[in-house]
Amino acid sequence: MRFQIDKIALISDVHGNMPALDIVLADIKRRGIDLIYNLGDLVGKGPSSPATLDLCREVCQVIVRGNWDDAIVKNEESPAAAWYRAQLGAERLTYLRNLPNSYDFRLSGKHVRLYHASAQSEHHRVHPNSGDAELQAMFDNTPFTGLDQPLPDVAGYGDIHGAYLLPVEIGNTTKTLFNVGSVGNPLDCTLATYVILTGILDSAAPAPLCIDFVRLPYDIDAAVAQSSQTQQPDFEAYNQELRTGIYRHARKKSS
Ligand SMILES: [Mn+2]
Repeated sequence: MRFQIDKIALISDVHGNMPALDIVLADIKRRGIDLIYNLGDLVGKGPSSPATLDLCREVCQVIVRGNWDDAIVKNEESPAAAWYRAQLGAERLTYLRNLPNSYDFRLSGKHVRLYHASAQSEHHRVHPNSGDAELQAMFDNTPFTGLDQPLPDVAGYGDIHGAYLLPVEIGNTTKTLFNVGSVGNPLDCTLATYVILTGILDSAAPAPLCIDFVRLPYDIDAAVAQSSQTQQPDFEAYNQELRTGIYRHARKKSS
């Protein structure tokens, strides 16, 4: 007898980096994984926002909106946002505007929630050292996530470009918080990073649930060359981040 086992690849923060996205999608395909959920920030920072948006849209069953996806659409004041808007065109901007805030599903009897940055909004940033109250709030039902659904046991997000997994105590239960890292702009190392969830999808019965982190070398020289050619906003700072894995605003640790 064979047991049903489902695998879902979680990717985030592709940020217009096609060489990194290509490597990650090839790895996902090689493992025979068909389900890909995307935690946002498809665009901005990198040179190839239209291409990464189009490819993610084609291969991802779920995409939630990131802070860059939102800011590029809405920030009328910023010359950088205007540059990306011109590159993306009206149809893609409408698509970004209509992305959902979060996505909930059941896996191996657990309620899993995915969003870009936090349960508050795609712009509210939480780090693993943000303190107990902030970490516990990652499991809240809010107007942003929707109020009429089960509270999550497991929450996964992107935004900070640094992968981690942490148990979070709430009352006498232990929940699981994890960050999937970044495909296209990792700031905890220089490797393209994503997560594989393994379990039984849409099942209310308790069963094993695995959260695995994958780190992949990719062609950083190609990504830097593409960025230098387009001369996108702040391309030198972006290239430095790709080469070092260190955020441009040193030690503020952000994205
Ligand atoms: Mn980001």
